[in-house]
Amino acid sequence: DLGLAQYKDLLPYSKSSDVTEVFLKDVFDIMLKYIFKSYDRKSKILDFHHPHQFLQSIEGFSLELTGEAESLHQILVDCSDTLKYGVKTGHPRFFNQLSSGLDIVSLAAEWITAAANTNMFTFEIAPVFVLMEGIVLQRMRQIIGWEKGDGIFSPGGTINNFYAVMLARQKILPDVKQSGMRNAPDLVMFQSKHAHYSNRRPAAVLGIGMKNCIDVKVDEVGRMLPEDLELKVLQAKVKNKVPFYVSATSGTTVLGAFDPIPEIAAICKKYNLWLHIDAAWGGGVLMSRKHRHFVDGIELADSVTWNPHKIMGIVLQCSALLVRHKGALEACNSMKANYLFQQDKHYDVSYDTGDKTMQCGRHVDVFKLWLAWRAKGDAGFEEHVDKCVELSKYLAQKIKLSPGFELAYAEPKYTNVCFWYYPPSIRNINDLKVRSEKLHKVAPAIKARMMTNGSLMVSYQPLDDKVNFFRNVISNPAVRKEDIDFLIKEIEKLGCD
Ligand code: ABU
Repeated sequence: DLGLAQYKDLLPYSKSSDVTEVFLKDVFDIMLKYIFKSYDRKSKILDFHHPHQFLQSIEGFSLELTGEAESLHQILVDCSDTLKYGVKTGHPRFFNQLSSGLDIVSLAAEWITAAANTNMFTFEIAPVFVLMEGIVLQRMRQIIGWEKGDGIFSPGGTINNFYAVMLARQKILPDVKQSGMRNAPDLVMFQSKHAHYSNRRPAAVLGIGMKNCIDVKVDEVGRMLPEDLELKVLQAKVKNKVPFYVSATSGTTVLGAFDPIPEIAAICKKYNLWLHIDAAWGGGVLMSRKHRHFVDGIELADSVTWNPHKIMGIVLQCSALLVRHKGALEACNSMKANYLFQQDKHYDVSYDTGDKTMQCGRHVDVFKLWLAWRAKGDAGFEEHVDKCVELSKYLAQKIKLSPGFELAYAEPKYTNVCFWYYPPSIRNINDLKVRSEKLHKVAPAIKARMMTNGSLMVSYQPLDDKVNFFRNVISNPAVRKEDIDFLIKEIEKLGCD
């Protein structure tokens, strides 16, 4: 019971720890209730409201900052309401994103990390976390197949893909850090047309230019076509441009396709191109003996993005860049700020790893993965990845057998299952153009109903010449066959005319 207590009754303002204890236990209680609700199939995934409703306040929940100090009781109400009106991404029927689930051990690690409230830039202030990061990155590199190398945890795959382009540019233009791009040749980079957009953004930001960021064609299931890559490399050379970088994707965002690494690596070797693998989504298969072959040849890469916050289920965010070349990150990014990275400290300053990153302040992301790895072992991750792939096959089978459903692509390999639902009213339309136009509107309409009902969340998009289709992703350990059965029935129910 907090009565009229205010923040000044908390540590360190108050001499007594009593109010702090009550407050934090109440906060913990709120979180615990939320976690149990997240896993409860009878609870809604979300209580949907439009932005303008939030901004006007919902049942007393106001986002306004009045400038007045509120009571701790009100602060607890705010905590509770914030979770109440959010989206339960750990709910067994949340299939919307590549990151889902609520892993309890990594959640505990995130709480511990927040309590430690430190910064990853130096051993001086984060000795345990800095050493853990080194050990986890080394383990990840070994799994890829590298004995040596470098790496960093950063705020997401986008940033890691960005790092990779910087490293490649530094390799081909060692002077770029000093001289910039003014006198640089026209560098050209390549990725498949289905690659995540973060692979293109560095071209815009690093002075390469979007016109020098070339999309390579894909096959019928979304894999990069190596022959088109080679053709485009040669076309660039004919124009006196300088190809320097290829990003191959292991697990594309929409289709979950895996580009053929050995063939792409051979082209990169032939033309001396940096090979980056964006395995943000698909990197988890490295933990599975059954599915590791999806990324055969990954050890040939110069750099790899691998997000344990995706199919490995680590609480957001947890994203690693692994590099085959030791010292490359430091050569690229180091600024040697001597207020922070003093060279005459009393310990081995090679553990002050912050200077090899683009950031100064850096959140501790490694502890979640380290702790979950301790709790689950390799086998725990392997079991989870295998289960997600199995459940996705089950869904693909159900789609094939359920009237009104159709797979948008050939049988999925990973956990992205892409499909259309045809409501009864459009099933018998013979004019394909009309039918297609109507079908395009179905997924957005059903998605709106999913969110308004709070019963299910599945993502949708158009791709190439295909009209809007659902993309279902399984990466949540809470999902069972019964949830897949529910998904089919719920889409039928929500999709009734
Ligand atoms: N970083 C890509 C995430 C996309 C998704 O969750 O659907």
